[in-house]
Amino acid sequence: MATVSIKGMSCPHCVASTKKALEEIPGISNVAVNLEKGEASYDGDVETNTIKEAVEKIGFKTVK
Ligand SMILES: [Cu+2]
Repeated sequence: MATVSIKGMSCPHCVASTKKALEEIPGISNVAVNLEKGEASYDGDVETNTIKEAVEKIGFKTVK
């Protein structure tokens, strides 16, 4: 499982958008987004940059 920190999520809508955006990436499964922690976790061997782009496309930012 991989975890990524995401900045900018503020409500359950944001969580749902993030979850959807990540689930649309080929090769990813078991996406879980935690609003309080500002974190998303997923299974799958996907490049960090792919995650970053998907998150930025919907207006949030990944945090290194
Ligand atoms: Cu929101």
